[in-house]
Amino acid sequence: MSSHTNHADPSSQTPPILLTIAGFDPSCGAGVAADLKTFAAHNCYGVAAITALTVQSTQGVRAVHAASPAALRGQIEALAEDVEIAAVKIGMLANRANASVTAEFLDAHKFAHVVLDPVSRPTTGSADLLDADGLKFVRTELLKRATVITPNMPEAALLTGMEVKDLNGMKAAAQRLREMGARAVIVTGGHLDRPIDVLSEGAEIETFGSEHVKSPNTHGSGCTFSSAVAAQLASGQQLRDAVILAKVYVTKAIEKSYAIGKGAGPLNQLFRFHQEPPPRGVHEVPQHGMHPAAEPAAH
Ligand code: PXL
Repeated sequence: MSSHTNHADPSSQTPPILLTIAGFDPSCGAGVAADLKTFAAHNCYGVAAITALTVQSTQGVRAVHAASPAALRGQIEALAEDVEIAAVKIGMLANRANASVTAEFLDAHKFAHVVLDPVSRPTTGSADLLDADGLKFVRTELLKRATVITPNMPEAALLTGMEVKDLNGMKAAAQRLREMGARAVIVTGGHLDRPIDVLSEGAEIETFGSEHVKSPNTHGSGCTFSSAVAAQLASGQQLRDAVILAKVYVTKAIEKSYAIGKGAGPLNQLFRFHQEPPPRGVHEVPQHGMHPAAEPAAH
């Protein structure tokens, strides 16, 4: 027993705890901020280890400052010693050293669910989110340590060296990634006119379509999708259902996205928490606690 007394309400159930290993985007559209909002929206508790500080706004990535491998190792080991991690989501890794630290961590812990989003390049901006040696390491070592990988079309092309421009290309790349050692693959087709995701798992290959949502505010769609898949897996869904639920969730979060900044605005991962503002003149009064109105009357 620790000497620390935990005063948490014992009636509140402990949620699944998810770890994201990813970069920080100060505009909070992508990276760990997107992941943590997505976990929260799925009633999960998120913890985060930072692989890199990116310098960016909604207008694009200007620079990347990778965390040292020791700093990354320290973060993930401290977390793993302290909390029970139901699933791990991996996003931007920045370089080979941090990809390698992540692989060692996965080998040491054998997590039930590992969702790898093989982030390599931002949609807009001049800086790579993964160096060339890191990409090689993801291809040869990290792929096979994940439960599922979630490349978009450019990432699937980069990993396989194939052209991925249409549905047939997505299917072929998904199969190729399986041959390269991935246990399951979702190639996300948000870049298509009619967005289709391709799932390759077992002997099956399946496609899932959705309506295209016309919005310029799609910054963080990939991070949000892979985090939603991780949250669904941690909550007990099978992969196929996790993909369907995550796709519906991302579509809705894009529909409800914000026009923030001068570039591609962020998704609204917290759309389920939306509440109509109270009518004018009505103020919410706390039911209990430290609000003066709730204090017992003095005798
Ligand atoms: O969407 C890919 C991505 C992931 N992680 C971080 C990013 C980006 C894109 O900009 O900045 C931290």
